[in-house]
Amino acid sequence: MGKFWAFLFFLVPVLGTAVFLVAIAGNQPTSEQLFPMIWERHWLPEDVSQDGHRIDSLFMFILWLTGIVFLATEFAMAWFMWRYDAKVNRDPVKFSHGSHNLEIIWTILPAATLLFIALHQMHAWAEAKIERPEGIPPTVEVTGRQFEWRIRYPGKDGKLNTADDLLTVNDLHIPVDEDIIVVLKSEDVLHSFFLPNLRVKQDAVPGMKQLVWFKAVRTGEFDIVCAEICGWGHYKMKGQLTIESREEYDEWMAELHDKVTATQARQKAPPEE
Ligand SMILES: [Cu+2]
Repeated sequence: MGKFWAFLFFLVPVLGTAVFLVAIAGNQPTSEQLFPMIWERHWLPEDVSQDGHRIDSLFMFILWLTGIVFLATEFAMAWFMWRYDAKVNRDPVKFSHGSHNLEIIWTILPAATLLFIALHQMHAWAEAKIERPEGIPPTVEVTGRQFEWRIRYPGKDGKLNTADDLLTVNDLHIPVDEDIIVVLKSEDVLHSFFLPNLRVKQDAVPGMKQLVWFKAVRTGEFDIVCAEICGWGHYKMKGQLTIESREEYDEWMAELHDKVTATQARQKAPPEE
């Protein structure tokens, strides 16, 4: 019976890895691209941001590291279960104090690895969270609420929270190749503003105003998703990000302005903050 359990435990890393590889292959139109795919964008969609490659390389590094450690420990465990099956090992158990040297080694190794990751990611962290592009005003304000993204553009005066602001829901447009600063807020509970293709993810916290920045390098339509379980309708809290040329963006903004001014005849200006 012990061998049976050893075999089951052996199947965990084997099937785990197999499912992992099948999932990648299933995403790919041709199998030749299988191996570049493992390296480049497993789980993560196309990267269209200037700095996303830093996040991706950290992600892949940690994935390989944890993957190798996972396989090594799982196989070692299965082997010990097989080798020391109680049915065939009738010798009484001997207890030993253990090995002091081994204890030191397996304390230092993970500590050094974690320290390495902590230092290695500092640049990516600083770029994403500390070094905000200077000298430009926020492009747009995004407010999460159950269960949608409310988007506020500054309007013609270039300032947020003034009478000429333009509002949309779940429809975020940004110009390509420009630094974008988003003011992120939440109206009710914790949400997480996630732009998978831009490798941007930031919690939206009630009562806090946070700044998120990025630069897109390719045009197209992409997803905005909420990455925090925020209530029963969390699954439908998604929006569309349109990255377009400066001209298309200005045109879209002018159209939005016309639409809004047409309805503003019936509405009063939004409240000042
Ligand atoms: Cu949400």
